[in-house]
Amino acid sequence: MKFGTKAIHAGVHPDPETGAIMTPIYQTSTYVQRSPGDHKGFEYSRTHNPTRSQLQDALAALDNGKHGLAFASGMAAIDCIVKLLQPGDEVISTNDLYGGSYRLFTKVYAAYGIKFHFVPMHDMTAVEAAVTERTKLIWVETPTNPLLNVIDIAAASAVAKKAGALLVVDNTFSTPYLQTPLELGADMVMYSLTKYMAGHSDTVMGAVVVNDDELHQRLSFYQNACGGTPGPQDCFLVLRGLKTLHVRMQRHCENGRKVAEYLKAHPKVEKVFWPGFQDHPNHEVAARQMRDFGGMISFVLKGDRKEDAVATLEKFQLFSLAESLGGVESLSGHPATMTHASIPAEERRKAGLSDSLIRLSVGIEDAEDLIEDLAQAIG
Ligand code: P1T
Repeated sequence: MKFGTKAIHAGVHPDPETGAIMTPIYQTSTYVQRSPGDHKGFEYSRTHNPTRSQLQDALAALDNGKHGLAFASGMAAIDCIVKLLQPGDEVISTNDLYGGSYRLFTKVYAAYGIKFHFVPMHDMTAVEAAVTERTKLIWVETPTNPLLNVIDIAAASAVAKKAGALLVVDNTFSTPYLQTPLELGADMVMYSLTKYMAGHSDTVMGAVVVNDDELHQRLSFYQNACGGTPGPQDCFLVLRGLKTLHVRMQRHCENGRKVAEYLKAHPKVEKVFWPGFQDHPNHEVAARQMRDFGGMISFVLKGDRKEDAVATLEKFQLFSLAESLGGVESLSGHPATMTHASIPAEERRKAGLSDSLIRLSVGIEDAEDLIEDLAQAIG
């Protein structure tokens, strides 16, 4: 089955009771048992819920994986993955990543005795150099948030296999429409479903997709034991969003290209970060592992001044200034004070994240209107 057909049909089935074409929202916490232990596979909604089960199956199918697990947020999904580790274990992560992931690693799990190494992963020799006998997890985000670096998933998988470590890919920016990391050797794919997957800026959720049965069992145990599960209403919203994922992503990519090219040619713009450019440092890897280049773009104005970036952000009419990304509407953001404020300034600087960087989530409006907005805001 091709991707668009799967986005609409995979994992879901008409309600056997009524024929309802859309997955019902099973707004229930518990399920009647005929006799103790004699039930229909559902006991309690933290453990299983039919709306969530259909979403999990749909997510697995889109990534060509075997098992999906849904969580109350992207952070809850990441938290569940890190719980696979023990004190003394080491993680190698990209140094350019979502600020909340960095915060969870350094402010929560470092205190539990897990050691994190942050390296520029678009250079795989930096990853190899950080491997020790205690390396248990390699954390890839690609393209990265917010600098749109591209990491070679197949190469990272080779390093992980040699080290005996698990490879995770945070696929939030790409979605399975652009990239299917399990097929490139990743052990786990992780999502903030809040973004492109749900697609309408109306819910917060996360997910993990895996192939391995034992890994699925371990993650399911933590999903239930720790309880970071989503409610059925949110699962329904993501299921509905997934049905248009392919159509939305196609338009995000088309608009992304037009906006990136407009910015690149603008006399007041110093640098545009977008993996679709031939001169992007990892364009060749992006062209190999992605089907298109997405709708996330960052840029810096000439002069590299924070006050100019702030003035531009204040002038946007269509690119609303807001955290998050991946919805149908265009958003703008200032990573240094918003999404990445939890990364110390010195670490941000080392990763190349300037205080004057502007991040855009290019929506699916008409590109002409988006470019007009950029023109009036940049001046
Ligand atoms: O917000 P939540 O659903 O918990 O997902 C966290 C998360 C994980 N991974 C990536 C790559 C992300 O971008 C995010 C959330 N990011 C934003 C809110 C943002 O504006 O970048």
